[in-house]
Amino acid sequence: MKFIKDDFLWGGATAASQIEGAYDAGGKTLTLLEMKPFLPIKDRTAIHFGGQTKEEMLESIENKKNLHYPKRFGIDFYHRYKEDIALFKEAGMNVYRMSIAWSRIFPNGDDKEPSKEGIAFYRNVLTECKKAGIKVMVTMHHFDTPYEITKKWGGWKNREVIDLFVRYAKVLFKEFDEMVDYWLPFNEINVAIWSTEVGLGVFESDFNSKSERNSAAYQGLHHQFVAQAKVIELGKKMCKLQTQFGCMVANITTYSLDCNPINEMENLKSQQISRWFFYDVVAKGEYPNYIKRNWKENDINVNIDEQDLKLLKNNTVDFISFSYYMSATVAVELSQKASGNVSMGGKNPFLKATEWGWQIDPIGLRITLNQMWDRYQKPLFIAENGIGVLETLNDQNTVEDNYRIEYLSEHFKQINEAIKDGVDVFGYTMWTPIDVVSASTNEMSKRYGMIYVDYDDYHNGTGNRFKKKSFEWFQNFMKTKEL
Ligand code: P53
Repeated sequence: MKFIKDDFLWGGATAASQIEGAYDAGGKTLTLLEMKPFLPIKDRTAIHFGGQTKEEMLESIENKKNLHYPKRFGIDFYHRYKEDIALFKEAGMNVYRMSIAWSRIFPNGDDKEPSKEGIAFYRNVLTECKKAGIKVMVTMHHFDTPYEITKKWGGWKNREVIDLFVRYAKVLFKEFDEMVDYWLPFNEINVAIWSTEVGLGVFESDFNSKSERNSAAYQGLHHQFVAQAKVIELGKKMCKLQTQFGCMVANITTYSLDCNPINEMENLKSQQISRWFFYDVVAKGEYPNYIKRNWKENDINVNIDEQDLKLLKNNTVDFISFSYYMSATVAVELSQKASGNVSMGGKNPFLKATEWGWQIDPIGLRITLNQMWDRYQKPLFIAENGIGVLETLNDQNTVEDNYRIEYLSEHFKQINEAIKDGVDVFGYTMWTPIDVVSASTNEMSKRYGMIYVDYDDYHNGTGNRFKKKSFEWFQNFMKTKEL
């Protein structure tokens, strides 16, 4: 079967904190992500976001316990980016989604001038992509609010952080406009609700009650919505005409566990709160009523002023992007839970799951694309999709990752079907083209790449890169578009 869209963008996605390393190069400061150690994993299917107290995280700055902090080291992309981008080109990727670390550009959040070293590094990376003929989508915030902003302003729950972020975006537009095709102000903006540490740079242990915690989480999220709208407004003035601005949501599509209407209703409510809400605000430019009801019923208080609402209405996104790894089930009472490593849904007896309990569901991607197109009528982009597996190099210095080839090709086929259904989806970036440090578990051994990286969970190894079988499969797909 031939993939039907010729001008479709195919590539891979990464994030600064999971690949760059060089955590203090050029004056870069730490983020909360870099204060979370690797701890031996007892249960891969448990929730792994968070887990450290504020005190433990702050102790990590001096690191007297001599623990390993994987996101300070990544896969050393900071020094190896030329080699990596050459491999991306060789694979046939025509788009690369990467993120810029705020802490490299404004290490103290409010520095008088942006860091020259930080700008030079990203200029080199972007230039390399352009030379390789690869389009670029840049995420400005991929879970990595600088700790200096947490220290001085308390993270995103403080409204003043909006202006710091817009100032950062302004530098990016000024410096990199001609080299960037698509901008995503925030990665997985809904993570603000799952983890205030990862999403908002706000310590979870700072709260005394659930209502206080959730009010701060939604307040921080609102500030990110406003920041995103302001960044879009600014980008439309500063960037070349063709530049597109999008949102990004961690999309976990769910089904009712059975046809009992009370479970179907529960699923509808769950989808509104955990999924639709985030797209509705940025694509329709309005706060939907169901979230206001939810806030009232859960004693959640959020300050939203009239100006904010106007701004949201006038600066909706050009396209919608999302990550899609799995689906889950919902019921009023769940007997069997399925892992997402950051949140728990219900098990689906019809689906297989990865070793981390993520339930593999290619048809769910077609369903998701159709639902989103029907609801928003905006171009769609799959910003992340892939499979994490424990892998080792064989005697031939490769990995026979047939399961990954199957995972990718089954999802590609469903994208093809969605396009035939009439959905406007224009691109796909796999998570990931190259093995990286895991966002949730901090493992190096949760490998997603079509390129193997020789580091273990403690960053032992040569760091050398090796092509897996999926690399050649993808390369061939890019030449033939045969599935
Ligand atoms: P890891 C959970 C569920 C769906 C997407 O995740 C998620 C997460 C958070 O872990 O996040 C995205 O590495 C995120 C990437 C991350 C990727 O999924 O935990 O944008 O940074 O690496 C995969 O297996």
